[in-house]
Amino acid sequence: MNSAKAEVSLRIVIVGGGIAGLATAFTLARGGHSVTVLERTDGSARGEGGLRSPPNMTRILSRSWGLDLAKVAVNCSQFVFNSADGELMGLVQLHEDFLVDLMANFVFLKHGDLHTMLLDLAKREGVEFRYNAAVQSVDCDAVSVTLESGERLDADLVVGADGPASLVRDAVVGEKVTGYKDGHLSLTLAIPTQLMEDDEELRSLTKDGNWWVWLGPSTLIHGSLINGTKEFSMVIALQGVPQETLEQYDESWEKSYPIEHFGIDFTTFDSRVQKLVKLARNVTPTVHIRRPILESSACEQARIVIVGDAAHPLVPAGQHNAGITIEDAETLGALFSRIQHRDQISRLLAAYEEIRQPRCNYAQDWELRKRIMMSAPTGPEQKARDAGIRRMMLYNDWTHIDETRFREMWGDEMEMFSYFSTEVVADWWTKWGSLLARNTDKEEMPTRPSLEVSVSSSGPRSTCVY
Ligand SMILES: Cc1cc2nc3c(=O)[nH]c(=O)nc-3n(C[C@H](O)[C@H](O)[C@H](O)COP(=O)(O)OP(=O)(O)OC[C@H]3O[C@@H](n4cnc5c(N)ncnc54)[C@H](O)[C@@H]3O)c2cc1C
Ligand SMILES: *[C@@H]1O[C@H](CO)[C@@H](O)[C@H](O)[C@H]1NC(C)=O
Ligand SMILES: *[C@@H]1O[C@H](CO)[C@@H](O)[C@H](O)[C@H]1NC(C)=O
Ligand SMILES: CC(=O)N[C@H]1CO[C@H](CO)[C@@H](O)[C@@H]1O
Repeated sequence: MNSAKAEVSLRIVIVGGGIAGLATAFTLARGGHSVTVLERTDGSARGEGGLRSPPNMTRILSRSWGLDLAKVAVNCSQFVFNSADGELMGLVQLHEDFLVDLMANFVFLKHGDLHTMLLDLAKREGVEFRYNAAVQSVDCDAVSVTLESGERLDADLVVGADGPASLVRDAVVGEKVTGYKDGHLSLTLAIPTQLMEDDEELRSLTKDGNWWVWLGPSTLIHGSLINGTKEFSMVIALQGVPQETLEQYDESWEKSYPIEHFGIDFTTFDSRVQKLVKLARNVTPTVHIRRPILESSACEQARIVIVGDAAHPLVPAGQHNAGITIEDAETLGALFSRIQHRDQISRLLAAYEEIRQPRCNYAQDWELRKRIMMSAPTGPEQKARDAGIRRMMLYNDWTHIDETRFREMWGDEMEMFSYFSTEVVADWWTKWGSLLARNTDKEEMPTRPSLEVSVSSSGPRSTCVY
């Protein structure tokens, strides 16, 4: 669908060779452009943790980009919500019917696996990679970047894929964008499943496609199999962490510590959680720096654009971090594969912004709201959340579902998944309704969810683009 080559080949420089840089390099090179990626590190770093690939991302990776995910991905079969001590609160099965509607699976991928696959793709399209090439400054007027070595590279288009602490972002916005550590800390770890096989309780976790969630006071723990079931990855997301603790950590993924370093008391947690964290060797802490949501992702002259965490730094280790980044890449690539003349660069970037900005802004806000809710401290908010989960998802109790609650819990989730596609949303609701009906064991649903999910906040339809 998107293998068309542009009529004019642009010289494109991409700052940063993470997921966003690799994915964007691939789609732009595939569109017929000459792409160079500048990466600060030697390029050997790979994330140990898991990424969640929502249906829309999976669909781009496997259908549009032709990646074979079978060896590394793990299909998610259900979300399992537990209280901290392991009491089952509820579960949501990802029924085949609505996955078919979304045209792809919700899958778990290891960060390092996705990185390696995207790197291969980009190399196959002839992308040039330069490692140990840290960009020091970006010139919006000249459309050039200068490396720390002093070397200057000119381009038709510069793409900033330099992550949450982006310096390209500052150039695009025209001033330094500052933020503050807001008390959210994500700890990421992965355990070889081989180590779990010996334990009766943990062995079952090595077999299924569950997304395990434990809701503790100011602590959200979630985990799943990754690396084609060879590893179990976990995220421990803490809220309200004091500033003096946060001081020693940053928003990178470079450092790791033994779990004891963090001094977390797991004794009140599910025995499975206690055993899992004991098996963890390296735990990577990543802080969230809260920054204002940007109004724009391209500079005024519109020859420089930011993508991925540079444009919309989501709470680390969230639900949609990778998905929204893959969508950025697909959108930018699809637009620029249609360029006929250099004069059109700024118009295409305006289109990119129009398509992506509402969606990305929404995602940034959504992730934070979800994180705050899911890691709420003990109190009224947490009680309401738990009661909601119990009411909503206690298996076989679908009869007591009510529309408002349903939307509260899943309305915006669906909005995220079914981006751009009003029809799919409508279909999905219909299917979801029938799924619920099935779960009540042939009883008629008293209140079928007949809500309309507003997709207006997901931005303009993209039919003109795709
Ligand atoms: C090593 C690593 C491991 C990660 N592991 C996980 C994980 O396990 N789980 C998870 O959920 N998320 C992980 N992430 C984060 C995840 O990749 C992002 O949330 C998301 O995929 C968006 O990625 P991004 O490419 O926009 O940003 P990033 O992944 O942050 O990539 C930005 C890249 O730009 C490079 N860069 C920055 N500044 C410059 C500069 N001035 N010049 C040149 N290059 C520069 C960085 O070295 C980096 O490679 C990891 C990120 C990294 C870098
Ligand atoms: C995941 O499910 C799809 C079909 O929905 C199937 O083709 C694929 O093989 C499955 N992957 C794994 C790893 O089980
Ligand atoms: C997947 O797990 C195996 C077994 O633990 C390990 O050897 C391999 O390095 C892992 N893959 C990645 C990409 O980390
Ligand atoms: C099912 C669905 O809504 N898919 C959408 C995923 O996102 C792309 C854009 O990145 C849309 O074109 C699809 O319609």
